[in-house]
Amino acid sequence: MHAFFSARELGHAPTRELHNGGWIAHAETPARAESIVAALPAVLPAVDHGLAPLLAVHTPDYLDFLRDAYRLWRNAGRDGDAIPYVWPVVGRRPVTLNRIDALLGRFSFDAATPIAVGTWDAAYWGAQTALTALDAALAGDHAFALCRPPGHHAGADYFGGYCYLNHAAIAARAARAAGRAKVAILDVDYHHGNGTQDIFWDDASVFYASLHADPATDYPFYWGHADEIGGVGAAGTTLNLPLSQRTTIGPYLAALDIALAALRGFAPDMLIVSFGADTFAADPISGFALATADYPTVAARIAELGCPTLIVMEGGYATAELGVNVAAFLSGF
Ligand code: OKP
Ligand code: ZN
Repeated sequence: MHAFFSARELGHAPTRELHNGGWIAHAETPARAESIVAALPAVLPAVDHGLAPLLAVHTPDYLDFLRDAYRLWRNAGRDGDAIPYVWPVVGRRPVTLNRIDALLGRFSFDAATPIAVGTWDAAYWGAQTALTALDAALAGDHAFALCRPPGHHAGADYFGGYCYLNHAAIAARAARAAGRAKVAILDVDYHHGNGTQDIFWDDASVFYASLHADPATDYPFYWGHADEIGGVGAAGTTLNLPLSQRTTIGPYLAALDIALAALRGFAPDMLIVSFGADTFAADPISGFALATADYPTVAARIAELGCPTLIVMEGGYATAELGVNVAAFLSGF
């Protein structure tokens, strides 16, 4: 299996995030990608596929905002990262504003996701990495896209959860455009992929299945509950399997088997795995109890689907062990 990466993804280096009411160093660092690169035999460069595949998922006004936000922030006289702090959720009318402070809230859902000087470029090249790896998967090889920052919390017109562009969703739409009639996204990050779910909520041609920490106790709280099954015309093509904190490999595999049975019923002709290694026991922001040796087992079960597979990197914050955990997962294919 070939792995793909762009060094331009390293240009996004958010400084800090709010955590339990105080500021801490941001968990989503360039060192995460460096840990993965160091653990892989080789990475191939991303090829630029342009903006069109991004526009198949994200709105034009959101992409304009994301490209311009840091410059607007600096033009407003601010230093450091742009971080949203006011959201138009309390019945506000959709007034058109140019002020960066207003735009940050319009296009986000949390304050954990700073926009720094290199954010647009890194997210853009993360998406290009996913699209380049998809080309390899369409040609018949399983492929790994080392995307960073992650993507599964980003929606059509919002950022959040350390995510700006939804790489898995962009690849799924590109696979559809390339003629794959049915695409499945299996999300095995610790957190629910609310952005991916939202993007395909009404789209019966893309099945979204996710194993994640129960949103009753864990981020992103407002998505990922078991009764969320898809919108009108797509009911049954979203599957949420919330799991309790401290879940170990036994119950994890039992839930995975439920997801895989549903995917077999859907019979996809392309599989995209949103892979987060934040299910690892030592992850500093997460609460499952998977071991490095569990990742090949999880991957081998997924591979039994026998479907051409693109693996897209999502989370994983135990940086020292991240590369080894990713290599272990890939070895199971
Ligand atoms: C991204 B991915 C602040 C709490 C917010 C955000 C978690 C984003 C995870 N410390 N936490 O799914 O790995
Ligand atoms: Zn995560």
